[in-house]
Amino acid sequence: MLEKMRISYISAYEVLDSRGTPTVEVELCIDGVPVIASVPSGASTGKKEALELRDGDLKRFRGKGVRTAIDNIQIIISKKVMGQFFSSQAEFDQTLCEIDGTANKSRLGANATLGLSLAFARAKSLFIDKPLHESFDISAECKLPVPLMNLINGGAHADNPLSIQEFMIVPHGFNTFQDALQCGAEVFAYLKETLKARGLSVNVGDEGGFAPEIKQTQLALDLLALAVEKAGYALGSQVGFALDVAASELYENGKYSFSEENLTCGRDELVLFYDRLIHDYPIMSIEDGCAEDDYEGWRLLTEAFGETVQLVGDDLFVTNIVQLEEGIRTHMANAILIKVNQIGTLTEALDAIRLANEGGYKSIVSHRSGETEDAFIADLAVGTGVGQIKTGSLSRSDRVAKYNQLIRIERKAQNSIKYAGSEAFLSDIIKRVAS
Ligand code: 2PG
Ligand code: MG
Repeated sequence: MLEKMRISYISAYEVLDSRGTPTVEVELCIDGVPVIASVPSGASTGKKEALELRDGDLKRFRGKGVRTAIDNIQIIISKKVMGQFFSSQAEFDQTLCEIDGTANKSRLGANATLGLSLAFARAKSLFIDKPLHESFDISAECKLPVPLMNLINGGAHADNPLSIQEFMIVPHGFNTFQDALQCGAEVFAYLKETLKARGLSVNVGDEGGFAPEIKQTQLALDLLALAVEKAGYALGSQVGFALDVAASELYENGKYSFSEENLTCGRDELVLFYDRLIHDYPIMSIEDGCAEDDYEGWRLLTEAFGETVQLVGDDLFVTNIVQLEEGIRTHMANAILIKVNQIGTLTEALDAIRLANEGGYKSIVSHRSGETEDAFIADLAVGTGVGQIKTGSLSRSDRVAKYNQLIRIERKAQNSIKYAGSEAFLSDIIKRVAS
């Protein structure tokens, strides 16, 4: 039984995220050294996400300040938790939820509650004298996750014509995380060379991937395939692909529109579009292949590819067990993206992972397009043993910080934590991409 943890210090303030937008950082202490944690922020957000509280005061940061959320921490929450004793993360997070009292954190702001929740987790890990990744309340074997690396950015994360938001490589066929990371970095470098040779821009988008003026999904995938081959890796058996279509952004009046492809289509045609891509490329995972409220589309997609492709609900599930439960019950998707700020406390994110495990769904721990240097999610991915992480490309410190933390964890563990590798995926997916 854990000794009770007493909160002896709380402070919160604005820092900037990777887009130069203010976000909440919290400093917190449980009878010892203070720790800090900061909060990420999305661009293509799901409608049912917990509320990210912004000041709306146009005189500061064009309305995007977070002083209200900070006041909520320093005035409302501090009053109730300072000097108090907590026996677990769950108890602390429960207190935050009770103070907020709404279903979507709309009173305090999920950015206020999450900053505190993550800082509490760090302070707790110091208090119990364990590395962060070993301190989560979840019974799971630690694993180094397979990274889904976003090398080409489109959609809401770049101003190029590509409709699909993320074109990722998945270096699954390796024995260590370090080898997988090296592969990713080499492919990234070859991709840069390939783009340059074709006179395409090598400027990067929000998640550090390239954002070239490409007008075709297939061409983006061809360029990735070429870069993998040039780097000397086996396409499919070592390195697969993953897409985040972020289809909620492409959906209007019951139709999906890929404007660069001159394609405006309904569900059946969308399934055919994916079918061709899956046939032609080693695509292991498709995230938000349908819009968040197109349940019919999700069921069609799951019926068509649920056995052979990882179908990830991001906007669909928003890290919320209510949405996930409904998805499991009605056979939508077979995996969930875990973004801690979509729900607003660590405990609720862990609940979503637990429910996914029980329902036979995979979980992928994920960053947001707006990030800070905080690498919390690297530890979270290891400690929950989910086997996969999505944290951007191989450039920009806000992305690379997470990879570097994974390297540190692997190094310290000296082989006691295994790289999840191909086992992180359904075996039929591996069979298909390796053949
Ligand atoms: C997504 C994310 C992260 P955003 O859609 O999965 O890659 O983007 O944070 O903008 O929602
Ligand atoms: Mg997404």
